[in-house]
Amino acid sequence: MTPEGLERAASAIAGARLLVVSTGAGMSRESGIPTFRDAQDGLWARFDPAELATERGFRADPARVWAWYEYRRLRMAACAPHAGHGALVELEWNVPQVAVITQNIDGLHQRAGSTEVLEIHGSIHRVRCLDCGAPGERPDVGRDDDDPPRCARCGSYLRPGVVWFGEMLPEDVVRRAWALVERCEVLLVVGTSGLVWPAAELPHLARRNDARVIEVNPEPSEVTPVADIFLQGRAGEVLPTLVRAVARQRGS
Ligand code: BJW
Ligand code: ZN
Repeated sequence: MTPEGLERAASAIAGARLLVVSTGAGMSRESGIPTFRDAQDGLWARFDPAELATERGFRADPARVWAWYEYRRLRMAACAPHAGHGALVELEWNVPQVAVITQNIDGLHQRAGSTEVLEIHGSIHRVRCLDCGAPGERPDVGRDDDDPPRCARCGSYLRPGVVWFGEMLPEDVVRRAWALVERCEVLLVVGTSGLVWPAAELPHLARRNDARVIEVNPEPSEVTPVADIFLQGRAGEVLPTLVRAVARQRGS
């Protein structure tokens, strides 16, 4: 991150009425939650997404997929938001509207206190029926059964409330998210490889609508060629520095 890039980014944000922040797995990395595509500790380096993150994989082995998500959910529940999540909350003091569109399913932005959070890949904290789609309740007492719990309405399995490969994203959330990006003056993209569609479209959509695109990532990504400003570094370090620079520019 160069001082010049930082000041340019802060000035764009300080002048925005609507700032949209689009976050991916890198946003949660410093909270202790692994990313997907990191060559060493990414989830897809150890697990096959076709077996664990598709409806077909769930139907082939419901107990295994359920157990994998329960393991991740409990790990996520034990993690806490970091200084970068807090910095995005503080931005709300200096920008009239800040909306967070996240691909993350961990709920950390809400736990940090962000007001407007749109979860485009769902949430690991919710469950719904595999067949009738009815929202379900996860039984919180210890169960002996390895199989997933059952839907109270139709008796089919409950599944994690996340978006798997080949599935549509939640329609109303997508409509609101895309409308926000069309309206924003600045899109701040944090910690995503930009490989997964349709989330990967957001920086392109912002550019088409004359918004400034600012990226925060320790490594160049698919987003970098689309970004006006690339702030190279970790979310937990860059975002607090950026927010202090915005506050300075706003004189607050
Ligand atoms: C840091 C950091 C630090 C590290 N600070 N940064 C068009 C073209 C090609 C393919 C498709 C297309 N349209 C649809 C597809 C298929 C597919 C897709 O995109 N595939 C690609 C992989 C090629 N998309 C879909 O299937 C989507 N559905 C859909 O399009 O429906 C319409 C349709 C239906 C039927 C047929 C066709 C179309 C659904 C996508 C669902 C994604 N689901 C997952 C799993 C969620 C549940 C779970 O967690 O198990 O979502 S996959 C996984 O990837 C997860 C993430 O949200 C998503 C994105 O990953 P993300 O966040 O970018 O993480 P990484 O690991 O890739 O990157 C981390 C980044 O952080 C890196 O850049 C690091 O450098 C950085 N970083 N430390 C800041 N400290
Ligand atoms: Zn059902």
